[in-house]
Amino acid sequence: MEVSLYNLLVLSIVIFLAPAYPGAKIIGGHEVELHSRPYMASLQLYIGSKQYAPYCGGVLITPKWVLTAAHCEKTIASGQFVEAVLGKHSLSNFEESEQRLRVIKQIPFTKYDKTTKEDDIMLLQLETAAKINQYVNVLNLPKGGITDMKSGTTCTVAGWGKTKTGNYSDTLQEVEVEVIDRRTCNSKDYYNHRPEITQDMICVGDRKGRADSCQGDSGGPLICDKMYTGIVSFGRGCANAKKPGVYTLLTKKYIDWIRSIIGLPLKDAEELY
Ligand code: 4AZ
Repeated sequence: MEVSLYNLLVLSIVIFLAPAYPGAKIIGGHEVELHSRPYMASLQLYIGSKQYAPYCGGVLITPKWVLTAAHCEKTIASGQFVEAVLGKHSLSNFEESEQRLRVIKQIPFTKYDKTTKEDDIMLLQLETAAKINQYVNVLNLPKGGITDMKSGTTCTVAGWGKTKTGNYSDTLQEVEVEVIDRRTCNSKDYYNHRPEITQDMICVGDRKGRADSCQGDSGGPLICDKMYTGIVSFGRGCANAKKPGVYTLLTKKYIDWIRSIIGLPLKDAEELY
């Protein structure tokens, strides 16, 4: 009796925590073609009673490492754990393609700053290596890092975050967005330097405020010119033309940091952590 009431409570919390938020999903997007983004990870916190709460996205960069945003770091209470769930399309259904891998270490960038939003990037070490197949695969990092993207470049962003309705999406969504130059993004009508949009960040949105990433999409990939370019980091609301999504730009600084941790060859690095 007590257990089932508790279950109901947990379930209602999970259901009610998710919705109601002005203007959110991947906003203005559409469902992806099945398994067209085999590198996408859904980060989920096991909260007990066989319940998992998805909270962020991520990208499989090697079979044992997922890249996400530092603000996705979780404080893990006793009895809880984090899983990177790979090979997913619909989160609510069991799918033969899925691989649920335990996260054994969260490694946020050393200097991640909640206030300035700088260095919003984090590595997750998996307990076991993902099996690479047609549903699960890595996304290669931009080798030398990305310096910048031209204003107006078309990019895509994907995730299971909030949609227009304010509910989290059950199925993986994607949307096209365009790069907005940093000077515009820091200008008075936009972020007005609050926070400062730095060289390690990139603003990407929609001039009409129809397309954006949103809550729950954090940590997911921004892809521009077929290259892994950025990580969903923050925004003021969602799909606000003057407050575009801000992404951690995968500059050389971050590629070097990733290499310093996961190394190449990978075998040597795994023993470090
Ligand atoms: C969030 O709250 C969030 N529009 C993520 C991305 C964006 C806004 C909010 C970008 O996780």
